[in-house]
Parts: sequence; structure tokens; C-alpha cells
Amino acid sequence: VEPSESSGWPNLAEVRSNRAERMEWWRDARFGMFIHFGLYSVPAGEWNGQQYGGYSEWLPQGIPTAQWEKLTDRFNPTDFDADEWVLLAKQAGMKYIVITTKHHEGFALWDSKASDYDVQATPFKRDIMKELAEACRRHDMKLGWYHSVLDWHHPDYLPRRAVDKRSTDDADYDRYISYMKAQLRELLTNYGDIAVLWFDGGWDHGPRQHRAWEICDMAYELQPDIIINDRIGLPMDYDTPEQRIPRGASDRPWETCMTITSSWGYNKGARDWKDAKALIRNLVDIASKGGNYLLNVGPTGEGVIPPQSADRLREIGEWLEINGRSIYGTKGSIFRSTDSTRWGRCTTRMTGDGTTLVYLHVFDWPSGSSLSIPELGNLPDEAYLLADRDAKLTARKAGKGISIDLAEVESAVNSVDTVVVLEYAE
Ligand code: FHN
Repeated sequence: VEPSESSGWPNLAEVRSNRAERMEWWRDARFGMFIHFGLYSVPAGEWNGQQYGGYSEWLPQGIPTAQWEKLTDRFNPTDFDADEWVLLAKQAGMKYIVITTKHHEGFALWDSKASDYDVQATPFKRDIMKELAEACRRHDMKLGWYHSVLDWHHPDYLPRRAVDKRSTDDADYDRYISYMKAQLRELLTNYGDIAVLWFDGGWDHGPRQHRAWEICDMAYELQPDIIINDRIGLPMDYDTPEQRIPRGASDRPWETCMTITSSWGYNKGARDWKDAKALIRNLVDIASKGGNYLLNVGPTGEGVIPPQSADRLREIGEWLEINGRSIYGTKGSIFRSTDSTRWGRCTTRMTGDGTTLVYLHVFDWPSGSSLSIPELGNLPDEAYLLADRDAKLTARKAGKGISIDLAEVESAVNSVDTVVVLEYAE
């Protein structure tokens, strides 16, 4: 669906040629923070005294616009501290942040000249995107904008929600796209380097109605190194499975986004917090398939990342302190079918001198004395390892030298598992 070079979008043609180089930092990063923050963070899943489960950012779908707009009077996240958010992401070992500039509710978290439905209409009156962009620069954190094409508030957006009784006689979707383009121009001009453009909610129309090529061409013109996801109707730079881990590796870059609880936006009724071990194993599984993990937090209406999320992120960071080299900058597994390795997952890294480092993430050490990994028989040197419980390895091998760098073997923090490093010469 992407246009050919002759399509007349010069910036699109240019960036396609340098995609691998533009995405190198992103592929090496492996792990990012997703932030869902907006008016929906205030009710946090509760409306008229009733608590709704699920995605709290979808609450406005069933509420008349005139009622939802009144939340601007209550949006005042006085505990918001951009440095706190960015430093938590760093503590977690996350290498980039993607935040909702505007979710489906249509409310702009920055001071927009294209709309009065923005932070200036609230008691808070601070440009949240500006403060976050400045904090990211202070702490050397890459920053991305999530931007919803779907807009339940704008009178030109079609189709309407059932609850929206406003006339559609004068609605003009193309005029809505010009509005969206104007807001994106603000976001990509006024906040310094933006590393990612994360479109969402493009499912109501095709790329032509979205004027997707024109919009992406402008994005690349304003931010030549930006990378764009696949949710404005065009494949662009990378795929975005959601709330799941694909079974195998892919020839296109991909990033799966997932929640820690059952909601992207803060839901005060959320109870099912995934534990750190499950989140770390997701990260390992995703990295073993060559993907990125965009893990979400939903700050409260006061602007605070819930402690249940923060605690888990810090535990992930502790694990990465020890085992980050088996994640950052690695490639996927050397085993043909990564899901077949019942014992755990594998990531690899080519060192400068042609050596391959194989990281064996052993999830469940078998009871008894040793772990046999017949899959390692596929290595060029037909090596297989017998590892006993305290990770002392004896390698029986044939063929060229295989050296097991025992110094690298770290027993991870109690939350997850031992990573065994196998280094072998090509
Ligand atoms: O409808 C949104 C949802 O609220 C959330 O933002 C997720 C995050 O990827 N995207 C859409 C559902 O696919």
C-alpha cells in the first residue's frame, strides 16, 4: 500500500531508503514505556457512582459529549512531575516513552492553537507535553507521541458514536484531517526531537481518507529521524501487535504494547496487576523473537503513576541491571522455533570479533541435577550443555572451541531466572 517513489511525497521516498539506520536505536532499545493519560484519568472508570471495568479511556464512548467536556473543570493533576515519570522509566530500564497527546476523547494534553479543548481549558493550564519533552531531554530519554486519528469530540469526525446526537449535516471528514494535521504540525514542531509517531484509532477509514501519505510525509519533513507505526492505514516503519506476543519472529520490525492491569488509562477498580516475573518473562520472550515491548502505565487523575505499577517497573529494572546485556542490542533466538524451547528462551548477540553470544534464559530449572538442552545441537559446533542447579556448566562438545563464560552466569534476582551465557567462536 505504500506509494512508489513516483508518488510525489519526497520525504516518504527518502525515509524508506534509510529505515534500517533510522530504526537501529529502536531495535537495540527493546523496551519502552507507554503512558495513557487524559481526562479519562479523572473518573478512572467510574461514572455516576458506578464503577466500570475494562479500558477506562473508553468510558467516554457511552457518555454525551457535553457531559464529558465538563471534566475539563476537574482536570488538575497537581502531583504531575515529568522528571518523576522519566526517572521511573529509566529505573525500569526503559529506553523510550510514548505518551498519549490526544486519545479518542479528543482532548489535547498540550497548549494547542488549533483547539480550545486542551489543557488551557482546565485549572491546570500547564503544557504537559512541553514539560515531559524537557524532562526527557534532561534525562536522555527518547520521546514519542501517541496520537489518535479517532476523535469522538471533533464535530467533523465521522462516524459518530450512537450516543452523539449532534447533526452530521455539516460534518466534513477531510476538514477533520486538516485539523488533525494542524495539531500534529504543532506537536512535531514545538517540542524538540520526537523519536516516534504512534498513530492509533485509524480503523474507521482507509489511508486515502486519512490522507495518510500527506500526513506521514509532513511528519518525516518536520522530524527526519522519526519512526512511524502501522496504525494510520499504511505499513510505514513497524508493526504493532497488541496485548499478545506473536508466536514467531517476523521479517518486519514489531513492537507489542501491553498493559500491567486490564486498562490502559488508570482504572481505580483494576485489581489484576500482573507480577514482575510475568512481565520480565514477557520481555524475554519478546526479545527472543526480535520484538520490542511497550509496557503501559496509566497515571491517576492527580498525575501519579500508581505504586503498583512503579514497584513492578523497579523490579524489572533490577533484573535488567544484572541481565540487560541479554536483552538490549540483541537479536532473536538461534533456535528455529522459539516456542519449542520448553526450558525458556534464547537471545543472541554478535560481538565485534565475529563471536556469537547466546543467552539462555532458563525459566524453569528441572528438578534433579541437570538441564539438557538438545536444541543446542543445532549450533555449528554441535554443543550441548548440562547445567546443574547452581548453574555450573559442563559442556560436552564436538567441533570447534566453545567457551562458556561462567563469569557471565548470573543468578538473577529472585523474581526470575538464571541467564546462562554461551559464547562460541564461529
Ligand atoms: O482503543 C485504543 C485503546 O484505548 C488503547 O489506546 C490501545 C493501545 O494500543 N489502542 C486502541 C485499541 O487497540
